[in-house]
Amino acid sequence: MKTLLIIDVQNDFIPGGSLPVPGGDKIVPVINSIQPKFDLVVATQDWHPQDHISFASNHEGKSTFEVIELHGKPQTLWADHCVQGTEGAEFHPDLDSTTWEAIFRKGTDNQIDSYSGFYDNGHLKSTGLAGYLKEKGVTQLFLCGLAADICVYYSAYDAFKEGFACFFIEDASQPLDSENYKELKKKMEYLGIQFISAADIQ
Ligand code: VGL
Ligand code: ZN
Repeated sequence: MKTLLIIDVQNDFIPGGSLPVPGGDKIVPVINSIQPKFDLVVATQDWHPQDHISFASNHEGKSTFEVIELHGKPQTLWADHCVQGTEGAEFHPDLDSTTWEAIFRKGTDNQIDSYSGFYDNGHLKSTGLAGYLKEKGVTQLFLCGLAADICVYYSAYDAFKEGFACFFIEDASQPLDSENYKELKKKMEYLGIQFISAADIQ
């Protein structure tokens, strides 16, 4: 069961949105072109309440991209993004979602952030994605989306730890910070996550 996991291709992460990823719009046609090559396509959706702890606006005197300590771990503070029910939380309008079997929402608990599509940042609660994929018999998991150095990275890391053979589709992903992505790519390569391009997918 060859499976594509599309991470957070939502309006707020596209240029023009509140937390834009450079070139975020460029991956949409690439993702659309590869979807028919998979047996199963699943997506994640960042889906925060307005009072989410990751928003700088919910911390007096703090600005966006500042890092605070939360539950003993560093937490970057973001511009308000992907607020439940808003336009910014919707998927990019050109992204084809017709064949998706499931959408897993994350970041719904106002007290903790969730970069990975599998677990929150404290690894306290599961979204159910790992169990879902295992029950479906998924072995090979191909990942793409936004942002390559945040939510796609954390999802790939958790997917690898869950035992899936992971393929990171580089031209179907874009990082928020390309320097950070370079470092994380080395870490993922060291683990055994494979880096491919859309053209490599049969
Ligand atoms: C993301 C920052 C905050 C992402 C989500 O999808 O990469 N980044 N929330
Ligand atoms: Zn978020």
